[in-house]
Amino acid sequence: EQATSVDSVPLKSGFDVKSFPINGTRSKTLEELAEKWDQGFKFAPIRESQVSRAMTRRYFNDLDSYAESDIVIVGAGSCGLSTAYMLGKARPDLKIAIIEASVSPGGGAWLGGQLFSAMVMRKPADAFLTDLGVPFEDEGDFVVVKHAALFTSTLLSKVLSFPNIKLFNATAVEDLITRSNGDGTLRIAGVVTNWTLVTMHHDDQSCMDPNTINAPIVISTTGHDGPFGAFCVKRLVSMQQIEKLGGMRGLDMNTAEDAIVKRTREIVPGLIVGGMELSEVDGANRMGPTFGAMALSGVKAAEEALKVFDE
Ligand code: AHZ
Repeated sequence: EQATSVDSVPLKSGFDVKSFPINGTRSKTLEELAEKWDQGFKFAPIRESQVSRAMTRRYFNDLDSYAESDIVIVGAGSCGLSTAYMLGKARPDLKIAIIEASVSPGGGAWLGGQLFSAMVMRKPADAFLTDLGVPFEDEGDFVVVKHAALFTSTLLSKVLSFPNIKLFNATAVEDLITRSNGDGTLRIAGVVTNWTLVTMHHDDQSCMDPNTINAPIVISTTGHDGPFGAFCVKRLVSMQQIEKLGGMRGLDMNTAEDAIVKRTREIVPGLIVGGMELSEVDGANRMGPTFGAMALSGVKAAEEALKVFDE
């Protein structure tokens, strides 16, 4: 049988935009698109190198610009993104880099728990949702967002719209930059990064040195221990800046959420820790699938960071 050539596939004549009313009215741009189709539809021309340059020029400009940042947030889970949202809103003058090991930012906040959809937040974290513009159902002492992905996608879209925030995803923080205070203690002065795929292959490939970002404040929100989790606080132990980790304790929603928000703080000079990474430092309980503490720990981490810049 002969292979079908793309030119021989009969084209459906035109987009029937009239069947896609937007807010009850037809979209002007879609109507224009339909007219173009009638006149012989064709994409605007492009050369492959233009696509390449459109992406790489921007990325390398960002690498260049954010090599000196004001704040680096490590981990784009619910806490890291909440931190970024507060900082982006409060201080458009600060340059904020978010480093996320995964291709897809959002951490554990795409589902509510055990792969269920709804996301629970205990009051008073509903204030964060209201500020963000995420609708919820009020159940008295707690509220429910109909899908965790609605929270995370809204938060992400707001964070990514801030002109002073750059998300570098698929990039892992694989060490911290340190400065000696001269008395055996250190100050954190930035992060050491690599493509996550490279970070994962240090055992079987040699000589894949990392890259760096200098910043006076690093906010670590890498979650509880796991293949990537609790990264910065584990490194603080191996650098002998904290003696040992308390280790995350069992689940107790009532104590866990308060503890995480209250204890969000600068652990060593230059390094603020928020979200579930903190439970590993302090030996705090986990809360399981209730996300209010992640949002409010983000608010607190942002406040702690701004103290440095407001001084
Ligand atoms: O990929 C990680 C995730 O997106 C990222 N990350 C971890 N190590 C990294 C590294 N470099 C760059 N070295 C790194 N990125 O950090 C993100 C952490 O997101 P998370 O959702 O795991 O943590 P969170 O503290 O923002 O939210 C925790 C949510 C939890 S866990 C929990 C429980 O187990 O009881 N309950 C809640 C609400």
